[in-house]
Amino acid sequence: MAILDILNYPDPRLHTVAKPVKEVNATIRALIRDMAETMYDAPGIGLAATQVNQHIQLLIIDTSETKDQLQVFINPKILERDGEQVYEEGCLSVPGIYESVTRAEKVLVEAMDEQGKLFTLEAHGLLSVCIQHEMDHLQGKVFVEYLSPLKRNRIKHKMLKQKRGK
Ligand code: QAP
Ligand code: CO
Repeated sequence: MAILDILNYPDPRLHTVAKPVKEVNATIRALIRDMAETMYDAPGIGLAATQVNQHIQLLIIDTSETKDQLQVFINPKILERDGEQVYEEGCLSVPGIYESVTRAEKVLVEAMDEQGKLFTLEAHGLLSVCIQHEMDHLQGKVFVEYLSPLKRNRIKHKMLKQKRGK
């Protein structure tokens, strides 16, 4: 197991569009284990492969209090979306920044699990937000892109300044 480096906004590699996973094999399962260790260590509730510079359609989520309910989504597709909700989001790739984003309240998602088995899941609330946020990463989109250009620029400069200070 290993803790992976997380790309930080505005790294251009965060805008890479992820390719579908062809086969859920031992290599993919090893990446899932490393991503889980990285997410729990942070700590975070969601992580997309894009954020660890692996440009494949894979994301993991654990919104449980007990941090023992890992959910794996491979090649996820949203089949239905309904309603609206506003949630204050953060992102491991944009540390220290929390901003409100409007998304669907409900999503019906189809994906494969870590065994390569297809499942569908109806998600609401935080889980629904998290799925939509992580699926955006796979399309090369970071949540700050929903904000005004002014806010986004302030965040970009703050991130670059933090990086210089390290
Ligand atoms: C995405 O985000 C998410 O700024 C997952 O300093 C977030 O796990 C979806 C984190 C909120 C829905 C609602 C952020 C950790 C973790 C930070 C995360 C930080 C340390 C973010
Ligand atoms: Co994120």
